Amino acid sequence: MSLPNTTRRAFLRLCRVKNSPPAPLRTSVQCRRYMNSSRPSPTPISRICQARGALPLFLFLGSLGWGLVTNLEAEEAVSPNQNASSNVNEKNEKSFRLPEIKEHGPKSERPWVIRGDRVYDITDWIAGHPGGEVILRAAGGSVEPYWKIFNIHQKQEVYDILEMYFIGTVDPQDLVNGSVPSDAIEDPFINDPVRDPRLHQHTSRPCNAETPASHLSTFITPNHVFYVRNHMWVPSPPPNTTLTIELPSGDEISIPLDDLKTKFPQHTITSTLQCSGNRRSHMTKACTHTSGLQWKAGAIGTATWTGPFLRDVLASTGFPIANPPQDAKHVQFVGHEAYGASIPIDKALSFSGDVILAHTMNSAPIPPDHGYPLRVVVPGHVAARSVKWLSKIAISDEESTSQWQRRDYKSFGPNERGLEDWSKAKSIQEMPVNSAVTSVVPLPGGGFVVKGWAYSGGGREIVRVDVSTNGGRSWDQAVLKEEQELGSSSKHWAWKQWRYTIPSYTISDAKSKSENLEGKKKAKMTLVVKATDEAYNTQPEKFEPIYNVRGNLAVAWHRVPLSVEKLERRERKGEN
Ligand SMILES: Nc1nc2c(c(=O)[nH]1)N[C@H]1C(S)=C(S)[C@@H](COP(=O)(O)O)O[C@H]1N2
Ligand SMILES: [Mo]
Repeated sequence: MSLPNTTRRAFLRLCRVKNSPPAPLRTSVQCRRYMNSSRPSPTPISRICQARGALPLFLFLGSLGWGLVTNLEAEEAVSPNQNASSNVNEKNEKSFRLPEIKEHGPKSERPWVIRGDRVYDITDWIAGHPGGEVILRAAGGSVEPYWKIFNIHQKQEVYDILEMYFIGTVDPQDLVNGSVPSDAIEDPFINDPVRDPRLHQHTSRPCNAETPASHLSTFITPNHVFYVRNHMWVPSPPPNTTLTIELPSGDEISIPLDDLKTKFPQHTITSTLQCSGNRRSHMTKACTHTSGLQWKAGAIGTATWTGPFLRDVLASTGFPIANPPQDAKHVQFVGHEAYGASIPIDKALSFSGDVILAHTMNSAPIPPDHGYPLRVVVPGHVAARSVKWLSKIAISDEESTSQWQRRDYKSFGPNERGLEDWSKAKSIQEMPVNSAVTSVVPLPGGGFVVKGWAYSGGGREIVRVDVSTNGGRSWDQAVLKEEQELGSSSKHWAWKQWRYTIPSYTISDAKSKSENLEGKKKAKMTLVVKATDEAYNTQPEKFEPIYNVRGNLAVAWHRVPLSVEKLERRERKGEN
């Protein structure tokens, strides 16, 4: 199979490690698995990916949900089906009839896709990339209608990489105007549920919706208004689906989901999940553009989660949880739609880690949007690690190779643009302390009650919430609501709800003070909240010093400017 030299050179350039010796090569779990298997010889994927320069490309492609990891050896590899019924055209390329291509569908040994009139055998790439299965939806036919749905794939880099898998062209007899007549492709969002209209939707395909403010002031967030953060569609795993566990030896063990419910002790923990982008819009407003969904304070919610502990399930496979081998460093998770992430093994095995393979959320089967039928819940860590629609767990010497592990959920300095070396930045795991005001409601006798949440990661309890009504010049303490948290350890995985009363005179005070300055109408009162956790970590005052172009970890003091005039009007009416 031939590859244009320019493409090959471009790829090699990307692979080259800039100004540094090649990264040490480690044997990855994946490679070992292939060495043990009878499949065609493996791509040295981990080698290619571990060359630091290749990572950005790999991760970029990962962002497409189907990261094309390139196989340089694929050039030489001859696929078993290549000599099938094909003819050879004048450019010495093989040509294939559509029915033959169709046989290379999602379930075939060697899936193919078509782009334009060109045919690609994507087997080796899928084999080497967790999450690569996504492209299988298009296998046996044209990839283009699919790329119209996810139009970020329509980039030259992607086309170039695809060329490395080129095996021939479509027989001209089957072409209409130079390309394959497109079969309508199944809408990948077909299984997405109808959502509660109270969710504040940022996007619908995929669904990204935040918990409405009205439900941020209750300790438990009901399932139907729990924020939804989907990178893709909602998959629907087959009824008898199993969970696959890959051990460092490369052995894979399948556990029926029913066994997870019946053969292991069941535990319920109360845990908050918070997206790393929660409050991103506050950062944007205070600083400048950040890329990503502009969440307010509702990319957070708290639920009880029931299922076996991950460590018990790992122990049942014979994995020595008390004395894990040195090269077992990370536990990777893969979702049915291709999402992937990982956590350090210590968190997975710790007796105070409380990592749960949850089948139940707030006493009901986990709803489709939140991971039905199985989701890992990693309390205290950024919600991006709590992989929904869990299909596979792998114990590995490296982090998940998905872009959600290797790039998106990282943070840079205010001066960095996030385009340099992603491998330099640490993946976000435990969350820093954060808080927000969620409602300001008039009290019957005058004054207002302010409510909100405060949360810190790593199981660190919120010990104090400070409120200011004058922009931070003076402070007072909010009342923390004590709630019963479920969990096996002394850790605090849930947020704290807090309330603070603003007496009527504070408002008239603010008015008389600002009357001298800006005139009655413009009188403003700036409400501020900041929280402190049990390690005495507290929130930074301003967004500027923590600004990062991705808008992750937006945890500066929450400031809410209130118009005194409006407050007075609402006070008189007693309205919300
Ligand atoms: N399989 C899968 N798991 C996933 C995601 C996803 O898109 N697919 N999104 C992650 C992110 S970024 C967040 S914030 C949480 C959101 O969980 P929720 O939708 O239940 O609130 O799920 C995480 N787990
Ligand atoms: Mo997230």
